[in-house]
This record gives sequence, C-alpha cells and structure tokens, in this order.
Amino acid sequence: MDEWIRQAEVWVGQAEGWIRQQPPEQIYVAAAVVAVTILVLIVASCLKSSKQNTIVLSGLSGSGKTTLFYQLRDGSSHQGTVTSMEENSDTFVLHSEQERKGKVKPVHIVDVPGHARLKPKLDEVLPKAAGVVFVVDAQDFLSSMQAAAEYLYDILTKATVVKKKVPVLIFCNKTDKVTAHSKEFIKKQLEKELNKLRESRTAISSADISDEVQLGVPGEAFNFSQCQNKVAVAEGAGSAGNVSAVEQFIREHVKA
Ligand SMILES: Nc1nc2c(ncn2[C@@H]2O[C@H](COP(=O)(O)OP(=O)(O)O)[C@@H](O)[C@H]2O)c(=O)[nH]1
Ligand SMILES: [Mg+2]
Repeated sequence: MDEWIRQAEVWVGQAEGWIRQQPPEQIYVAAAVVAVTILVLIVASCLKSSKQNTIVLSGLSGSGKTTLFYQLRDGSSHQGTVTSMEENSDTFVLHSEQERKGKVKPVHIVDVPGHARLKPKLDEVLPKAAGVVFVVDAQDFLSSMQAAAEYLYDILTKATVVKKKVPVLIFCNKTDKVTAHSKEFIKKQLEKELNKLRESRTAISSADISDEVQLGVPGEAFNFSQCQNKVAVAEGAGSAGNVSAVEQFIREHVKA
C-alpha cells in the first residue's frame, strides 16, 4: 500500500513538472475544453432523462384517465373523484414496483384532460413523451367512438409522435363491466373510423389540412400496423386495479 502511494506521488510530481514546462495558454485551453465537455455532458443527460420518462395519459373525458393515474401511483382509485378538468402530473415510482428491490426508475406521468378546450396542453407534453396511453371507455364505446377516433387521429398524425416513433397504447378501460366491448372489436372499429376520417380529411382542400403527417398507407384500408410508430391495444380496468397492461407498457418504454 505504502509503495503504491509513493509511486503515485512520483507520478504526480512528474506530471506537475511537465505541466510547468507547458506554455500557460495551452493549460488554460485544455482546462476550458474539459470544463465545456463536462457541461455539455451534464446538459445532454438532463435533456435525455426528462424526455425518456414522461408517459402521457390521453383520451376522452370520462374514459378513466384520472382513475388510472391514481391507480398507477397509489394502487387505489380514490373513488369519488369527479371528472376533473385539471391536469394531474407527478413523478413517482409505480405503486406495483415500490416493493421491488434494486434500481427502479421513477416515471413522470401526465394526465391530460380530454376536454376539447384543453387540447393545446397535448401539444405541449407530446414532444416530451416516451409513450402515450390512449384510454378508451370500452363499456360506453359505441356512443363515443367517433369522438375517440378523432382524438386518436390527431395524435397519430402529429409530427412529434410519428417522426420520433413514440409508441401508443390504446387501453380499453372498464372491462370489469360485463357489457364492455372486447379490445379486438374496439381495435377494428377504431381502424374503420380512422380510415373514414382520413378519407374525409384528404378530400378537403389541401390548404385546410392541419395533419402534420399522413396517416397509414395511401390507397390501402387503414390498420394500426401501418403506423411508423408502434400502436398496441390492451384491455383492463382502472377502478378495479387491473392496470398491468399499462404498467408493462410503461416499463417497456421507460427503462429502469
Ligand atoms: N366500471 C369502471 N368504471 C371506471 C373505470 N375507470 C374509471 N371509471 C369511472 O369512470 C368515470 C370517469 O373516470 P375518470 O378517471 O374521472 O375519467 P377521466 O375524465 O378520463 O379522467 C368515474 O366515475 C370512474 O369511477 C373502470 O375501470 N371500470
Ligand atoms: Mg380526469
């Protein structure tokens, strides 16, 4: 041990001697380069982590986003919460992973209210998203299908979603109800509705088109596998605590 320390002291001495021989400008430049590099690395890692752990909960009002948010965070649905217009946003370790040992990365979950007036909020959070959960009310699906498809259409044609290949999970919620529709049915109906929407929107003069990216493959009936970003469909029930599909999705896209 002593020997090592002596050896180290010799090296430090040699290094000091060498540095003294160098012109001072060179030392300053070297120090500046090191400082700038460290700064760049710190900034880059900050930007990266803020981008990689945000999951956006979207979907129509009443589909169950807020219930899902609480279920993921607290493992309970806080029964009695009214359909809110406020945004819930928090960074936490998933309730289901609190017992897990080892390194667990917290996730930043943003529950974006479905109300039309608050849609601009979505443009604000989407660029930061590591994944988007689109919540659908599987029980009351038919009456809200068109509105849900329009909302989903907006998400799937956003440049920030398509270009960055942000994965989307369509979460068919409220399947604890016996009258709820299956995820296969919902998937098919949404594909049909999106196909119709695409046709009607491309029929409008191109000046009015606000779609940033075209949906699917032109000339082919739309289905989700045509999307450049991954679109998956799953089912569950937020209020009944059956949210494992969402937890899995989060884990897959927010790496611990
Ligand atoms: N049966 C059933 N009801 C649910 C489920 N998730 C949410 N709800 C109910 O649906 C209503 C709307 O839920 P909420 O989370 O406020 O929806 P949000 O508007 O999308 O935030 C509330 O009355 C919830 O109790 C579910 O999985 N099953
Ligand atoms: Mg809500």
